[in-house]
Amino acid sequence: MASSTDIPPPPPEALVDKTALTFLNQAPVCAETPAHALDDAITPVERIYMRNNGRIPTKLDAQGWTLRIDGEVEQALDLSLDALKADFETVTYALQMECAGNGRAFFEAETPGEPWSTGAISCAAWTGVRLADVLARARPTAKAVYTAHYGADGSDEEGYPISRGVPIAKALEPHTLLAWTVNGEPLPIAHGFPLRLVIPGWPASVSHKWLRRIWIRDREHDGPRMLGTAYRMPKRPLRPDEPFTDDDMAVMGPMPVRSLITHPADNAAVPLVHPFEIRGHAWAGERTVARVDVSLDGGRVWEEAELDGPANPYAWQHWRLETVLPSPGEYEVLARATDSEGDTQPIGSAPWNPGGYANNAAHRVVLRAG
Ligand SMILES: Nc1nc2c(c(=O)[nH]1)N[C@H]1C(S)=C(S)[C@@H](COP(=O)(O)O)O[C@H]1N2
Ligand SMILES: [Mo]
Repeated sequence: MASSTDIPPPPPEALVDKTALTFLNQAPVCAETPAHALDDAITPVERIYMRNNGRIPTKLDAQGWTLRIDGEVEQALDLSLDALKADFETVTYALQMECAGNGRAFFEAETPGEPWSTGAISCAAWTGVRLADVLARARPTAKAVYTAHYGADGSDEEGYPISRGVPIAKALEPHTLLAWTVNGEPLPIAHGFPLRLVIPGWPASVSHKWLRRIWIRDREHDGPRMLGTAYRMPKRPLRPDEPFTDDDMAVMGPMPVRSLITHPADNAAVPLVHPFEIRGHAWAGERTVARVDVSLDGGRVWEEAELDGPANPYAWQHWRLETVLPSPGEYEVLARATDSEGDTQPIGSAPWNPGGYANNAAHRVVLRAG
């Protein structure tokens, strides 16, 4: 994730009010959300992290906007936003979107890319149409195997900072949306105005912003940030100093299970011997979260938290534990989620990988009692 310093900063209107976020980079604009600022059940727009690979586009015209769908389809389509809204069923879902590099800062050996800690995750309410319904009108051919996404932060002449895609089965999943509204408001420029993909559970890099074209391909897409170590994981464990080839790497699929402690904030003071609530969210790519355990002593003793089901598939799940801190001092609090297949979060760090992806280490905060 090389960041070029010759990309000018975005116009102020692109930024909504993002003062709650921690900026990692201005060019391209990347900012993550502190864990305590993610306490809401539905992430407010001001608190959705921002990840860009190029410049945030400014000349965006919703009136003249068209989405082109072409390639391996019987019927290529050019759809206006009005046509999308009028011709297909509109749905709203709470959908988690997590950057593949979330947690990169916790790898012991450095990797290239933005040093996200825990805040490249959001779960907002997205409104739009199912990509499956739109593709049904285009009628993919028998050779359709993969999508390829293109947005207004690039052009055929100058190239695209990113163009990723998903297997056709993921594109046809009923929670894969073409969205124009977030939390009941039009998309802000920073989050893809006027139209974006929301493909929950996978690296959020496939949820293309400022979406202009979906090319249906007869093979795995090979656009910018599909090859090499970009959004690819080793098929076998690799040591940081070990040589590897392209054949050792495969495109990332669903994100792993993870949880956040959103309250109390890291370093908060908590009244002694007084019951209080530790709470947060947990999510698990395409799976559900089966349990969340909390430790007050750095991982020696664990207690199971109360866990809600998801509001809909791909929504994060809320958890809480009422507890007391019995004596004065510092408490190292950990939360560890386990998914429906029994996979659980590592303590400390997930295994290193060349691109620095999917580090779903258990979240740790320090609380002070006394
Ligand atoms: N057009 C376009 N879409 C994009 C990107 C981009 O750089 N350009 N970045 C992707 C990545 S890597 C992530 S993590 C998400 C972030 O979405 P957000 O900024 O709305 O939170 O957008 C994805 N969609
Ligand atoms: Mo990302």
